[in-house]
Amino acid sequence: MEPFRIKKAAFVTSVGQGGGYPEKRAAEIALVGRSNVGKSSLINCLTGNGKLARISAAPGKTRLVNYYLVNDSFYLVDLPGYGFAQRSRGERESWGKLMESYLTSGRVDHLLLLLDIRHEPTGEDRQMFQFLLYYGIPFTIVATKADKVSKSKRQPSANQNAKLVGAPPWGLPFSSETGEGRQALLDRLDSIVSEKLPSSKENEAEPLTEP
Ligand SMILES: Nc1nc2c(ncn2[C@@H]2O[C@H](COP(=O)(O)OP(=O)(O)OP(=O)(O)O)[C@@H](O)[C@H]2O)c(=O)[nH]1
Ligand SMILES: [Mg+2]
Repeated sequence: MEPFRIKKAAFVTSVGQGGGYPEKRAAEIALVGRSNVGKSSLINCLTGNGKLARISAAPGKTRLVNYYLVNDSFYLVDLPGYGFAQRSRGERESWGKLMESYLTSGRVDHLLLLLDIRHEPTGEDRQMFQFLLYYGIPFTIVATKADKVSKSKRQPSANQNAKLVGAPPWGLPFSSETGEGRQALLDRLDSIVSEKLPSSKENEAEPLTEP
C-alpha cells in the first residue's frame, strides 16, 4: 500500500456549547486525553504544520471543539483535555457538557485516546475508555511523548498503558517531537477513512442484479 500523505490541512471552525457543528460531509476522527498529553501537538505533527493547532506548556490550552479538514476527506477534531486540576467546578461542568454532547452526537467515527507513555493512566483515563466502550465508538490508543522514554521501553509501555486503561494491550508509541509513529498513524487513519467512505468508484459500481 502507498504510504498515506497529507496534501492539505486547514482549520474549519471552533464549536462551543452553543453548537454550530459543520455539515457532516467527511469522516470524523477525534482526539481525547488528559490536558497536556499532546493532542494539539499530534495534529500539528501529522499535518506537518506547527502552527495549525495552538499548543501550550500550560494545560488547558484547547477550550473548544476545533475542526481541521484534511485532504478534503476527513476531519481531525481537537478536543479540550480533562484532568486539569486548576479548573474551577464551573469550568469542569461545562467541559463535561461539551464533551458529552459531542461524543453522543453520533458524529464521531473514530477516537484516538492519547495516554502519556511515561505515566500510568488515571481514573479519568479509565472513565473515558469506559465511556467510549459504552457508546461503541471505535478507538486507537496512542502513547504520546515516546521520545521521553528509552527506545526499548516504548512499545512495552504503550501496551501496558493500553492494558491498564482497560483496552486490548496494544498502543501506538508516538512522538510529536521526533515524528516516531507518524506514518504508522497516518496509514491507520487512511484505512479507517477509506472503510468509512467507499471510494467514488465503488459508488458508481453497477448495482448487483439478481441472477
Ligand atoms: N517531548 C515531547 N513533548 C511533547 C510532545 N507532544 C507534546 N509535547 C509538549 O506537551 C505540552 C502540551 O502539548 P499540547 O499539544 O498543547 O497538549 P494538549 O493535549 O493539546 O493540551 P490541552 O489543549 O490543554 O488539552 C507542550 O509543551 C508540548 O510541546 C512529544 O511528543 N514529546
Ligand atoms: Mg490542546
